[in-house]
Amino acid sequence: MLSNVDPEIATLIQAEAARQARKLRMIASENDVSAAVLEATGSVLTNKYSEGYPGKRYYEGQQIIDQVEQLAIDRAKALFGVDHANVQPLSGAPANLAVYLAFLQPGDTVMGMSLPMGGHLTHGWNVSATGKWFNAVQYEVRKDTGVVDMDEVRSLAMAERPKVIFCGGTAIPRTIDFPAFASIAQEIDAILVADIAHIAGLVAGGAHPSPAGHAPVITTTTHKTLRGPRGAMILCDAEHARAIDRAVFPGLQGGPHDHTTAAIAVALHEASQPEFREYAHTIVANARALADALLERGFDLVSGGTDNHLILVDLTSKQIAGKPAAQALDRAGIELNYNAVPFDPRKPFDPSGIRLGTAGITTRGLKPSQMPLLADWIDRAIASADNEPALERIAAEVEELLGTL
Ligand code: DSN
Repeated sequence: MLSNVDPEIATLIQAEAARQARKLRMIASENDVSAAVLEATGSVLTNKYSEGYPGKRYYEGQQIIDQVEQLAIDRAKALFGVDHANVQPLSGAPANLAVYLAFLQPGDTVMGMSLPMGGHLTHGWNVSATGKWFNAVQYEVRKDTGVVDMDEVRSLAMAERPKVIFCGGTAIPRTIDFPAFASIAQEIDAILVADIAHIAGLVAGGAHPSPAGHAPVITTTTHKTLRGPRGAMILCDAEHARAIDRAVFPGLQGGPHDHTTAAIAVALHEASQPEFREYAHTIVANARALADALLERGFDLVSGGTDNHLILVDLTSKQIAGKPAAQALDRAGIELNYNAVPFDPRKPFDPSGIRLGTAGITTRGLKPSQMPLLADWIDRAIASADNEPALERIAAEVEELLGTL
């Protein structure tokens, strides 16, 4: 028993479980996994080393592991409708790095959405290896709409002729137009990579259009809306399968984390069930209801609302920055992250916005009818950021609601 061997860590894990239970967990990249996913993650598969791929390993004793990984691969292919799946990348950033290794040489041109506009570090942002070692060109959102303008993306692509185009990101509240990105990529013979880390569960559940058939390469983490363990996958067409597999192993990694692979397989099984479709649609319904309720309370939402699980709030008009707001909300029992907003005049470590997601609270069982109450708590907490008793009162109300679920 952990509590006998290492009571300090056991106590901390228990404390974290209790903390998670009493909070409205609204970090857009987090979720609550099922007991089945947790059990697979904590299994004896963590004892195994299995460099290589099913049927072609560099270590013995793969009789069971090969079946586990093949199941994960087959389930990923079936769920997302793709030719090939690599389930070994250790997380989202390594998955995207594998794309660079597969298709680019250092100095080649890559195009992605800039980080402060909602993209990801690994889509060519300047502090990332992808921005330092490659010629990264970055598209933005329009200042007046907060949404990507596909004509601007096309003009930039025509001028810069990147070999790889990334679409997707970490703070995009609107539907990603995969067919439009695909037609731009086709025009300049670039490879389109759809990074669906945030929306993979919505895609699997039919609550966001799928990039399959538009993007020949798709990367995703497995732990956000998809509700699996901390891991990642690269899905692709048959033409790019060999390059992707060689880039992941031996290009970037040694042995895969087999316990994670098993848990990914479990999450993919769960995501293929009819209940998951309902879950994915409820995530979006919750986000829309929350966005409406926040708008009614005078909040300024980037792009004016949401089509998915994510809401990006610019707090400038509320005369508070993102960080003190996020810290006050945390004390009020509502956990989220401070986030840059497009064209943010403030610095990334002290930006103007907050980012909220509804995947976790939907797993907890919250419904659209409860979103006005959440918006009210958010509004009250932000208005009372320096008022500890007021924040404590909200935290007590949050705990009471969560106790009824
Ligand atoms: N972890 C991702 C997110 O929070 O969206 C960024 O890497």
